[in-house]
Amino acid sequence: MPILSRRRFLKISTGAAGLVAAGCTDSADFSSSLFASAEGAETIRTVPTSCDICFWKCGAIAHVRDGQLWKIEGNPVDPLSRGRLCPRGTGGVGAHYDRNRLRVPLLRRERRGEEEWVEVTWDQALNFTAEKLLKIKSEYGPEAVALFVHGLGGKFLRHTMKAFGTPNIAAPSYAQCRGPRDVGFSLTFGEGVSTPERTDIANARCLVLIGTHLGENMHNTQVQEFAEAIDKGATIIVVDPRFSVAASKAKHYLPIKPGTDLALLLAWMNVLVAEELYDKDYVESYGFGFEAFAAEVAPFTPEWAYPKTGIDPTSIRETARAMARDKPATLVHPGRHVTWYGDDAQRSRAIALLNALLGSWGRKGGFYYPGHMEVPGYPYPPYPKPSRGKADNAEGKYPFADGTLTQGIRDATITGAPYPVKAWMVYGTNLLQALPAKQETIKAIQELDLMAVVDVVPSEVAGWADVVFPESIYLERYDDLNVGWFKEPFIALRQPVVEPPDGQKPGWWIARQLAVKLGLEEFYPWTQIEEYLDHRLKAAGTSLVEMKEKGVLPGPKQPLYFDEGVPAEFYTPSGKIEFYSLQLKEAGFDPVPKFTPPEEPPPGHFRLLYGRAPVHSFSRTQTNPVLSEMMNENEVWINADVARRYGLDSTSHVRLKNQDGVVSSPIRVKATQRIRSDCVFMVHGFGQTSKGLFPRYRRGASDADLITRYEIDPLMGGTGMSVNFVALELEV
Ligand SMILES: Nc1nc2c(c(=O)[nH]1)N[C@H]1C(S)=C(S)[C@@H](COP(=O)(O)OP(=O)(O)OC[C@H]3O[C@@H](n4cnc5c(=O)[nH]c(N)nc54)[C@H](O)[C@@H]3O)O[C@H]1N2
Ligand SMILES: Nc1nc2c(c(=O)[nH]1)N[C@H]1C(S)=C(S)[C@@H](COP(=O)(O)OP(=O)(O)OC[C@H]3O[C@@H](n4cnc5c(=O)[nH]c(N)nc54)[C@H](O)[C@@H]3O)O[C@H]1N2
Ligand code: SF4
Ligand SMILES: [Mo]
Repeated sequence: MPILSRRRFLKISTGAAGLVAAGCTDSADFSSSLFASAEGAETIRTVPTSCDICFWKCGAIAHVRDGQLWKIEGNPVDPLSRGRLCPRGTGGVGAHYDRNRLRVPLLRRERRGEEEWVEVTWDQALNFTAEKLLKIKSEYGPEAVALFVHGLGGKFLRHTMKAFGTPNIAAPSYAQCRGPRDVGFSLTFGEGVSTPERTDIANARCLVLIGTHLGENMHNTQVQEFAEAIDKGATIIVVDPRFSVAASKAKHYLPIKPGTDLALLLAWMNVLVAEELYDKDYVESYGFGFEAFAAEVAPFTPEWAYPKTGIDPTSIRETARAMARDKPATLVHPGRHVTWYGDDAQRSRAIALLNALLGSWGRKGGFYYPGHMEVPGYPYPPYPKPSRGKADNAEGKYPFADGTLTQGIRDATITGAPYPVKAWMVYGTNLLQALPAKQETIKAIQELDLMAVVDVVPSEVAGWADVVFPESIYLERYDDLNVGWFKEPFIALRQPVVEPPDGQKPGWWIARQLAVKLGLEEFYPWTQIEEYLDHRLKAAGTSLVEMKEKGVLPGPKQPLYFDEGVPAEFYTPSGKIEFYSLQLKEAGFDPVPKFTPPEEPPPGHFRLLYGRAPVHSFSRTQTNPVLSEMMNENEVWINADVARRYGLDSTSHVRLKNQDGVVSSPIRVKATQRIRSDCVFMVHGFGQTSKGLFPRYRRGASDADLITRYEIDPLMGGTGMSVNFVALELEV
């Protein structure tokens, strides 16, 4: 049996994406067992499971050598991974060996946030939490308990909290990520883009990326399809103030002034309408309010957009014509992390409208119709009906919010209105890093009677908890089934590959034990998750035995486009694609998006932009020894001419000071012509301050610390976070 050497292992990591060049250095403290010599290897066992380093949930095959977790590869039958993991997924083994891991349950000893703990038993931690929750319920009602949760592993805690009776369940993937996009698309087509996105990238003849930095944003299937589209000669148009990895693959790169994309979108639509380049049959068959829309976009010529965006009229016209040439196989990617400037739902709606003009919704190379496998839920008793509505958007201030606003719950916790929120249960979300205005998050935490965190490492959010539950990592546990909506439907199982090193427990077990202690046992008629999974799988015509062997069960092929027989139905009020939105008009908003210029940076300041690096996920992988070996700190990208003026080069460190006087930890400079001179860019997730992390994992600076300001989207409550400005402090 050939054994991978360490070099080859890392090569898989970086090669999988085909687009990434990540360097690596020797690791000082990485567990020797992973890279042990091949000599004497005896048994190799493979276990199909699914990745959880990000929420794409790729099907994976884990290899265990001599009882030790060894490597992970893509599961060839899985439509998400298509047999290949991204570099983060390949590095997932590091999560098991992470020396920073939480080992035992912890109770706070001193004041909140001081990270002084007493180690306790599971029973003590669960009893403490259950007693507090019951007390809060009796004093304030069950709605006074909020759950913040991100990811598949949190499914069961969600179930427990619903059974407890709270409607306040929120994830940062809505108001800090893709909420505005789905609202913008729903207002236009009657449906959102969902996740995994229903984008037919592989078949696009022309692909437009606005910010979406595929190749750094490593959502696996999208990156693979992007590479395929490039191979097939698709025209790539990239709009980004920074010359991203995606920009390096583009025929047209438009280095836009940050915050002005809506002006560019209006100008593109203006050209398509004025030059009659749009898909007339499609618009006639499916469109509502096109005449009124055309009149609205008439003034917004490329000449109008030029001084706003910095993109010259010739480039705007040329790119609009390029899009029209390949329609309907022109995909203007909807983006994912779109909470930028507070006008994000309208910007997303403009992207939806541009796609509508190109006829790409429901067409090959545009947006397909996803399908999913029928897997019945477990027959639980009905949840109690909360006597009060959600606390986050009580008066319907954000009329188009269709998800729970994390920062709305935070506001309610601070103000006690519309009613007191007294406990936060937190699973798999680092609220200190994910929500803007950390000072408000801390203020809210100080108002709580209970904060319980389920995490795998001593993250910043865990540092503020009263009680911390150490979860086993994804390679050591079962989670709920993944029955995603996708191009090819599938059922996927996450199952344990190895034992947790210190008796850490899976999320389902924690959620179930808590429910039992809360007197909610009737909501858990099963005792082991295997019973639950087998019940659901048998109801779907398979079984746990089969799924444990296969990991992923792909479903039958299905029609994807209108011309394959998918009926063209639009769940909007008019039943059509709404070029002009009466819903918006009636609610007092622009029926066709309008552009408002963003605030300029004050003198000596730069707009702070942030994004992803190929080898890390959010703030969740910085302590992973494999991934931190490839990148263990972030850098601040500064335009090379600006850097020279400040006497900086790529060996320098600076601190960043924002408009409110918050100063970052030192961060290395990347002096580069690949970014405009009015902004700087850094990768999110670094610069965490938890005492519990080994010092080498506290490197770099945190964008979240500098995001003290945010602009709320008036339609749906998303928090635009690219509205902060920083100056360079040269004294480090
Ligand atoms: N400043 C800033 N804010 C952002 C973003 C940004 O780029 N910059 N991005 C936004 C976006 S797009 C999103 S989707 C959100 C993401 O927001 P989150 O999903 O909250 O992401 P993280 O901040 O990485 O928090 C993940 C937490 O889960 C823990 N964790 C990891 N694995 C496990 C596990 O198996 N079990 C448990 N119980 N916990 C685990 C990690 O240690 C970490 O504490 O953040 C948003 N907020
Ligand atoms: N490796 C890796 N991949 C990930 C993740 C991860 O943590 N790590 N997280 C996943 C998640 S949950 C999400 S939501 C996505 C996020 O990934 P995307 O949705 O791609 O994130 P964005 O914030 O759109 O993209 C950041 C890019 O936008 C550019 N940008 C900033 N401001 C502007 C502007 O005003 N106009 C334009 N046109 N561009 C601008 C930045 O320079 C940067 O290149 O990534 C996913 N994939
Ligand atoms: S995209 Fe990468 S990190 Fe995310 S689930 Fe897939 S392999 Fe794992
Ligand atoms: Mo996200």
